[in-house]
Amino acid sequence: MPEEAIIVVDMQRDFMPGGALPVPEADRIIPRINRYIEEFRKKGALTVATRDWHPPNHISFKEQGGPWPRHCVQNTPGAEFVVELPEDAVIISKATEPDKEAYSGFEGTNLAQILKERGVKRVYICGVATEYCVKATALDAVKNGFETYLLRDAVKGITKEGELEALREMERAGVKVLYLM
Ligand code: VGL
Ligand code: ZN
Repeated sequence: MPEEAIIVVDMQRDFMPGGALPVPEADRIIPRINRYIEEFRKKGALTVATRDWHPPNHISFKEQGGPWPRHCVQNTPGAEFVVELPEDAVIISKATEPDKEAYSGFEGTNLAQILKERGVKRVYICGVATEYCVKATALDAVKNGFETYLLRDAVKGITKEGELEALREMERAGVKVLYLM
């Protein structure tokens, strides 16, 4: 059983430069994440990829009174992954219902159960956006009892200050921030 999992958070076209809700320079972490996925695969770790997977009338969209432009609508090009995932990757879709927002990959999904069933003890988190879905996923990973690492060079925030504040908050909660590559 794999003791470790890499959790790739929301590496989707709409969060990249040119997308509907771009995270500045998020495309620069694509090759790093692809390398991490390959390294983790070689040592037998599980790969998990979360995706924002909204219905067209999702509560978080501006036209519904929410904070964000329409993004990552189910089965549209903007919701596609931009990283290379192994065939046996576990895909976790979140915020799939019109009236529910979910930043964390654990919220409203069976991610914790899947990880526990597979014997995972340690999770390594990367992806976007550091202040939102990465942070929420990392904090929930700690709450669910996983030893939680953040791959510092493989996350991107929407703003520099927001990212630094999020890193501090994660560290205070027990996330171990790793500087590897
Ligand atoms: C995200 C804003 C809205 C994220 C998702 O993936 O961090 N941010 N939906
Ligand atoms: Zn969203």
